Amino acid sequence: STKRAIPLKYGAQYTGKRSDEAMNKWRSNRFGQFIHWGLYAIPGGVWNGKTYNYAAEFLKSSAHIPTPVWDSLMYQFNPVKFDAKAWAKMAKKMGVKYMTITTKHHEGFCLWPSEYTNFTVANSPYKKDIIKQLVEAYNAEGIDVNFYYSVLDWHHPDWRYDIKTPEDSVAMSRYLTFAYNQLKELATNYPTVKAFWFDGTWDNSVKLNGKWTYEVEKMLKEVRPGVIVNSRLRADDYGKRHKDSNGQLMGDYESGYERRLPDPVTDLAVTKWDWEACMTIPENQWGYHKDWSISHVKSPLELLEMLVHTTSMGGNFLLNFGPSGEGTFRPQELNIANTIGAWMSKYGNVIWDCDYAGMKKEDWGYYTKKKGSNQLNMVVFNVPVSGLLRVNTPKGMILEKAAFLDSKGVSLKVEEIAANQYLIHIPVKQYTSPQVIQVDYREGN
Ligand code: JFZ
Repeated sequence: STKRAIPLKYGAQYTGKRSDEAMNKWRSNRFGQFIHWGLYAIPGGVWNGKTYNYAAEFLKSSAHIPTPVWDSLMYQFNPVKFDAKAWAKMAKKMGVKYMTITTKHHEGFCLWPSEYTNFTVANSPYKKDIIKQLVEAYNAEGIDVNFYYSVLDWHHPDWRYDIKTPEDSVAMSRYLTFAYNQLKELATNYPTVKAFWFDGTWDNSVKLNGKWTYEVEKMLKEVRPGVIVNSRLRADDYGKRHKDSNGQLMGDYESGYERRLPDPVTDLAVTKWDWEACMTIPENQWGYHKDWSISHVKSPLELLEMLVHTTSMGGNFLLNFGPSGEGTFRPQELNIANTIGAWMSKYGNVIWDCDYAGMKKEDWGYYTKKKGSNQLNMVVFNVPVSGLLRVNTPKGMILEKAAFLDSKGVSLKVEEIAANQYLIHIPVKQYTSPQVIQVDYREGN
């Protein structure tokens, strides 16, 4: 049965996966660094001696801090240890191909000297343009830079959560003009920006302005051809978000996976579109929080597994870092970057440019596959006590040989136990990091 199309003025601007060079690059990047940095890094979740366990970037709201009080943190923003080049080197070592920076989070403080507000880094003791330094340093390392932008704004007097009166409507449209101008400013002044990551779009005031979200997408693509926007920006004529009223994805990729990943067996539908998951290292802290003992802190191997899991389902993995008010990363973050980086320097090619392999999920881990190749990558996280890794192939796929990627070609035994069922034999021992097996196959019966 065909769904009757609902006429929309502000629905999806096209359908299907984009296949232009910019989108292909975005997709091949696969692994990105998210950075949440703003005034919230200064109190780090602690206000008047009290620690607030909720997300540090929400402290203003959790501790009911009046806007003028919060805003005066601007006069303390002076990250004397900030070194954009050092950040970019660390990111490069970690193996990320892109970085997404909060140009403005919910608090409204701008890390670039915007001409549309005084609430920017230019008026802090630090003065210098943070965004410019990051763009230059990361680009110099060959890393794409994308801009996070919160539409929700706790600082701007015209921001509204809902539109209940004509006055609200007038104020909100002034606010939307301000945000539109800022976005145009960012796209114009930082010409290498590759994507915009919108957030803070869930309130009724934005849902009632689907037209604005449509126009922002159009404007950004006119100013910066090839630029990519996430689905979280968009609402349609009826306030439907991410997907329009006809079920079409709006924006260029789906950005609904937040601190969770699609199930590798039951959520395979995600392989049909582009998507990105974003992940925190602690439970729910995006900005710098002084006390990480308040929740589980993910280990490098847990995060590495999430990266591989995401790649195996055709998504991008955006791992968040929250630098301190001084501009430094905490030791746990450096350890994660180093440990993942060491693995990526050996095995990055089973992540970058790789995609869903079309195989059935097996207990030992995840498959990834480079487009157009006749090789499967098996990334093994769970080694069975038998040392026998099961591979079930679709009809028409015959396994030829298998070898650990770092074994310089020494083959592993590939045993065909029934039609389209194989066991790959690996040494039984305690592995300390995920092993990668490359499998050559051919088409046949
Ligand atoms: C938002 C922000 O509020 C948060 O501070 C952080 O920037 C994060 C990346 O984005 O939080 C969200 C956004 C969306 C969902 C949950 C939290 N969601 O879709 O489930």
